[in-house]
Amino acid sequence: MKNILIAGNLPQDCLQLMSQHFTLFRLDVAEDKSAFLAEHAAQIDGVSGGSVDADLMDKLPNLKIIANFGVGYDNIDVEAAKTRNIVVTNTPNRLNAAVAELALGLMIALARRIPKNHEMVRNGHWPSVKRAPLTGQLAGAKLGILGLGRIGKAIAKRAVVCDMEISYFGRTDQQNDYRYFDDLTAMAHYVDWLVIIAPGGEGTEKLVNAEVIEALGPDGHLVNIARGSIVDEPAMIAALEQGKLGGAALDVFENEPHMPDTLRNLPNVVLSPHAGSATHVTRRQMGAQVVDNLVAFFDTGKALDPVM
Ligand code: 8YV
Repeated sequence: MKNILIAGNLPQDCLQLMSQHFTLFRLDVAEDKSAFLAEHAAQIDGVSGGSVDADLMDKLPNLKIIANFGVGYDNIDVEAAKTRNIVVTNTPNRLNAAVAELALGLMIALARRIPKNHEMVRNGHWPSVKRAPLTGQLAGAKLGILGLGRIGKAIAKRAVVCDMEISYFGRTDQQNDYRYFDDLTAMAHYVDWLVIIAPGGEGTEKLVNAEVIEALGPDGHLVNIARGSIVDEPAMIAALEQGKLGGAALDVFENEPHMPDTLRNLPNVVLSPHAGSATHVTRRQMGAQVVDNLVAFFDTGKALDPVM
């Protein structure tokens, strides 16, 4: 049996499935991580769970594959893996629906004040408020998608059903039914909603900066279901405080699970704990996909979902 180092948190069902094919070395729960690595490093064939940097790769002389639990792999130093001939895999596709569903859910929650109305009713304030406050709506509004990849398309499909007009910004014009922008600020000016679903890491850091946020404007809404690193968070908070940005629905944060108190206390935000793929079905499928990649790689020499 090949030996897999569990470097960070993985769901129980994924660990269970993995243990049917491999011997697991649980660095994630080891008390003395350096001692654990010193003892087992030479035996390790693959890694899964958590972040993997060049330093960890260098401690594992026989490492051949890093199977990431997640479609985003900004937690893995892919360049370092490439130079060491280590294969990196991710979990594309199986989470598209769950992430898209939460994106739409957050948009509807923000547009229709669902969390605030819930609090109002629950706290017994409805009799004094009498009528529900009027809100915006998705129908008839313009949506701009930053990153029209697999999940971006799943979001667009659902937003079309909500009668939204779709635009997108990305590196290439995909020649489809949606309006393409090669300039993010121009798209932010045009749309009412900006949904971020681009990969994190180098190249997208603080892509949504003060200029883009202000272009979205006082009636604009920002939704981040991708990575906190893509937004200039202080600029977004300042714009929300000053009424230069209408609202934000956020599933991801720069320093999650932490965030500035100002952000937690703003009235015009809906906050979510990085839950895009967090459904029973999706997480189970992602776990199986991680194991399928490891099994395929060690059986055939070819992984199913290599990222490079
Ligand atoms: C996380 C995600 O990976 O797939 C992604 O890129 O952001 C999520 O599915 C998941 O939360 C892993 O803990």
